[in-house]
Amino acid sequence: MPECLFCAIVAGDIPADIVLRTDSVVAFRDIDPKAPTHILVVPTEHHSNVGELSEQAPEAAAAVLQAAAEIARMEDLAGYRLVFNTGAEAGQSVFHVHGHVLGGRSLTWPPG
Ligand code: DGP
Repeated sequence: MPECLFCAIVAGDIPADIVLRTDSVVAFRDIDPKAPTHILVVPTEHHSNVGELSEQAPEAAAAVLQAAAEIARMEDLAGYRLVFNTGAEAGQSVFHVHGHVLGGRSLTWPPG
């Protein structure tokens, strides 16, 4: 099994509630949802954070953004927030880049 948690989910070694899968991205429901819709979108290839993804694999970065928009349509969201926590100080706890698609309730600003 891969050492990276999200690589293991992509490989199917750890179960997840997968809502979308393509050659370049996998999206699954967050185990600890912070909104009625809380879905994580990850590239199938391992990159640590969104900065590295955009530099090393810009096509995969675009695929993550496109998947987020598709998920918003699938979930019938009137609006959504796409969050990439980047670095431990910003709250990143899994170092395989993932976009949080959050929606289904009114979201306040600024986030904490
Ligand atoms: P972050 O803190 O930005 O790195 O977000 C990591 C997210 O991953 C967090 O919201 C909880 C979620 N998560 C952690 N472990 C699992 C898991 O095993 N399965 C699923 N579906 N989500 C997980």
